[in-house]
Amino acid sequence: MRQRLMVGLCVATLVGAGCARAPKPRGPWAVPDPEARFAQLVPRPASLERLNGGPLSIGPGTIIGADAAARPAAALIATLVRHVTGTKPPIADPSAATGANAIIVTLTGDAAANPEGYELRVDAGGLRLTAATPAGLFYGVQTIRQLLPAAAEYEAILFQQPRPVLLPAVHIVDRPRYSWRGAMLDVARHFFSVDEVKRYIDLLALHKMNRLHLHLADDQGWRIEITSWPDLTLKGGRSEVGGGAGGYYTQAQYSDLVAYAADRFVTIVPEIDMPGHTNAALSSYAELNCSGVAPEPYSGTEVGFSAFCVDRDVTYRFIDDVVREIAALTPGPYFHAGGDEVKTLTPEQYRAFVERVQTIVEKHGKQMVGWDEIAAARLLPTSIVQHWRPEASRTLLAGAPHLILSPADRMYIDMKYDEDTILGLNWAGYVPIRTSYDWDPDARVPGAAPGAVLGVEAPLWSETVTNIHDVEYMAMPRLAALAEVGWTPQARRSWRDFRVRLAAQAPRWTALGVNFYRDPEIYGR
Ligand code: TNX
Repeated sequence: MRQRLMVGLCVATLVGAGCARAPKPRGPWAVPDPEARFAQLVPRPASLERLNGGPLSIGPGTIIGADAAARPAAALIATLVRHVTGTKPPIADPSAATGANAIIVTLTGDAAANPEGYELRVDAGGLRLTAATPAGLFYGVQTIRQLLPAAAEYEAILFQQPRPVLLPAVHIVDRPRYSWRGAMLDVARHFFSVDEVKRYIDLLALHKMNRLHLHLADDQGWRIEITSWPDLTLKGGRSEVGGGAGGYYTQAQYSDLVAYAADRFVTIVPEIDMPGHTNAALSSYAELNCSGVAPEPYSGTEVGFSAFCVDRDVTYRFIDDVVREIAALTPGPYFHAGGDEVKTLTPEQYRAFVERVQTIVEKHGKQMVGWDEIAAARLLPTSIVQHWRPEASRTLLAGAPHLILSPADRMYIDMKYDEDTILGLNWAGYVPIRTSYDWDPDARVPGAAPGAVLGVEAPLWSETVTNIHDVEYMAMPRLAALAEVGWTPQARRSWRDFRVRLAAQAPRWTALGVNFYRDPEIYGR
């Protein structure tokens, strides 16, 4: 690089024998060793067949052909290609994209039968990406992204000469194992800015994950503006663990996050935890307390001490308003009503509360999701139970209409990796990467109805993490491991194979500036 810049300067300023030369054209990026490029794929595709024949050379002269509905995916490919080659390929109608190295992106097939799958064929004659939906095309683009050199993640173009890139010849037919491939971010214990949450969404999208559950209220803070109850944010938004300033999203900011996520095929799942974990609301409005007295804001890390006054009508008027406003801002079909760790109500009070809230959520057109304690209540066939307690009753879970699996001993990425991890908790034990990876969700709840398991979700509770830098350290690489648990068929997964692909992510994550935990077992000492 340094040498090329100097040659360029020389050309511009001097006329001398050695200086008048144009910069020497660069060869293509190193001819890919297909195995090395395929090792960059996380999650591993459901099927991948190496094709005989040469790699595809993409460079000057490459045209992208795309129908109208495939234009957004085509534009993403054009940007990636520009990053690695220095040239942005033009986008045209598929019929105009001829030439040996054309890229053709089209929507075709039955969207209902294959809502998230895609097919990718690369050979010396070109690249063809097809899917039945824009989501499928988006996941195909993420696969192309990972087949490209990690330099595709840098935005500055420093090449003075276009530099072709080679893609290995391959045929991939891919679709996810589960429809729910989620992560949860606790923005209540510590608040995260809109930009920080967007960065997290980007990491989800890179790994073909499709749900971001935002834990928007807890004892320590209320994080979303509710216009009919303004003190929730004016009072309840101003605290967090450790006594920091807290914060909240205005409705416009929340809508911006929803739209940003939707562009990446991530559905936002808003959670207002109740009846417990409600000190922030209780301290904002005295009438929500049975005593009629508002408690002080809370910045500690205990759980289980707070609860709404479940016998008062005002409580349900409040919940109705909150669910109504959030439902109106949320195009996704889900509303998460929490329901965990309530220590101050009787089991009867708790069940009656959950059933009443379920009716409110349904009235506002959403499906209720709740932590696994709600399995004790009478649930609608649409409701979803999120399994988190390792010891939760398998009988109750097996009876749940739908399940999301977040067992803390596998999926809690706020657990420490090992005894040396500075951040995180360890109440569910240490969770090394292999523990996150090496399990079969379908085997976790014996007796669950076929298809009841919608998928998996990795919660990141934020008692000990204060900014996105900390979040990344806990999430990565475990988020990538869990993305593969959710996407790849069980028979296509093995730890030995995965750890090699995980190691191969380091240059890409480094290019993205991700603060991942460099586990010596994977990345060397
Ligand atoms: C349990 S998980 C909680 C959270 C804590 C978390 C810490 C769940 C439904 N409740 O309130 O933040 O443990 O790991």
